[in-house]
Amino acid sequence: MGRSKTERLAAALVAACGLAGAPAAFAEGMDSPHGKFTKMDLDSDGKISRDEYAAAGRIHFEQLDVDHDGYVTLTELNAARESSGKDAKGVKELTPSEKMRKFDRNGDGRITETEFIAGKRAMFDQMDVDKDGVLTEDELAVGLRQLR
Ligand SMILES: [Ca+2]
Ligand SMILES: [Ca+2]
Ligand SMILES: [Ca+2]
Repeated sequence: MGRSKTERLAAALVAACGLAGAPAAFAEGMDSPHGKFTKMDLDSDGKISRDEYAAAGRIHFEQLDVDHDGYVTLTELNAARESSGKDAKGVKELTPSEKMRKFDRNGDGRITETEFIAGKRAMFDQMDVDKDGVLTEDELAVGLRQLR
């Protein structure tokens, strides 16, 4: 329901982002929990390991750090939110300032890659409810809905 419309929107975003030089895969995968899952499951074994999750986090960080100074600032988070449009359907997205509070461990107002990956790993542990060290698509979908 409304799926193809969402996909057209995603395609439009890809086109828009293309102008800014952002990789197409970024906009594409933001679409749904399933899209995120497929993109993160690098070896396609139907599970996301901690390393796969961290790798996705690293790519995400590089995309957020538009001026490539090694820090993600609130300005960059705001820009990313605007370019990705509204919250993806069924996915609870943190606001830019919530993200900053979550990831900025030393409170200097910017997120380093280390802080970002550490935050991602903490999110992984939170989502891995059965603690088997991998995320299933269900765990990811539930986790994305519940994360605050
Ligand atoms: Ca995997
Ligand atoms: Ca930056
Ligand atoms: Ca699990």
